Amino acid sequence: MKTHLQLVRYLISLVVEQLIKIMQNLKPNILLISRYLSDNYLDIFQSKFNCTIFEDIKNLDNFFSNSGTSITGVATFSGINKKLISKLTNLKIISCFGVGYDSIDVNAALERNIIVTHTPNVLNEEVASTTLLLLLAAKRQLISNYNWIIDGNWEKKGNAPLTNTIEKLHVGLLGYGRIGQAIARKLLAFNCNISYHARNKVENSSYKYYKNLLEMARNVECLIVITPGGPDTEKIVDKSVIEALGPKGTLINIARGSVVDEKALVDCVINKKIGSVALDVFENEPKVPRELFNLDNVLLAPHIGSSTHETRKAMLDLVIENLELYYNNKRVRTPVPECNKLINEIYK
Ligand code: 8YV
Repeated sequence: MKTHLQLVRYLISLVVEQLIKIMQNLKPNILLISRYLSDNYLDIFQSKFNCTIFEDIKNLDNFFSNSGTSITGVATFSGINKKLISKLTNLKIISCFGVGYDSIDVNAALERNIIVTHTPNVLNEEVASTTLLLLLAAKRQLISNYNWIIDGNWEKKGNAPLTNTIEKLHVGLLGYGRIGQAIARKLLAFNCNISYHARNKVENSSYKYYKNLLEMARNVECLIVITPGGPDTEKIVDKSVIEALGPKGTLINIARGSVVDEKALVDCVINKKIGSVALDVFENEPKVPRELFNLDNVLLAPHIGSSTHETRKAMLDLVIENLELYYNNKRVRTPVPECNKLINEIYK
């Protein structure tokens, strides 16, 4: 028979168990679409929300009919399409991990008054630094120089071939938003001559503005792609733009694979119509065309623009802040611009 003390302990444990259950029910239910999610990030999410990991759901139909209606928020690291949005019938907010949100069907969200947020600004300097890393590595042939040692060429053949400077390089920026402007600032440290092409001329910018992308490509030595992805920019860097850069020109893509016609690019690389290429993004990530492997003039990176511990943590904090603000008082810090009208209506 239980002693009095044992009985009290038992009752307390029952109460605590019930309290935990109640607390869990108070936490909002969110769906994590989690391609880039690391374990410590998952712990942070779980401490604040009741999380279901999309990739762990065994039977989607069961999930949608049993618990789909309880999901009110989505944190996504790799987008969300119209079909999935339509299955989550009580969805109120989609918090995107990244500044680019071309993989989110914002129109489908807006039709249901679902707020979409993203993570601008906190990654500007990091992505700009990665761009400079790619530019320097491409122009100074860092990988070939490393291989020069590993392959024994330094001992057998002597000094490595000379490369080209980025000092005073004439760079054209395709896209001149927050990250484009951060890249321009960093290029100034190398005395680069900067031009840009964007939909509109930016007031207060002293750099040369090109209304026409092809014309800019003809006049610069290096084209840096840093414009949002999506239908408006799909394949705007086409064969003619790549050929205009020419056999001495350099193309850097740090934006989205969709902006460059990848097939045309592979063709131009193979036929030596473009001098050097550095790519951080691809049309069908994580698939990269094999034709681009092991070439001295092609530098490949697996979408690392913002991928430092420090910057990814800042992005994560903003993803969570947007969700918490929404659940606390229906506000968010960084909505995507398309949501401004909806936000104004909610707050009026
Ligand atoms: C992230 C990015 O790698 O912010 C973006 O748009 O492309 C990157 O910073 C990506 O969003 C991962 O979720």
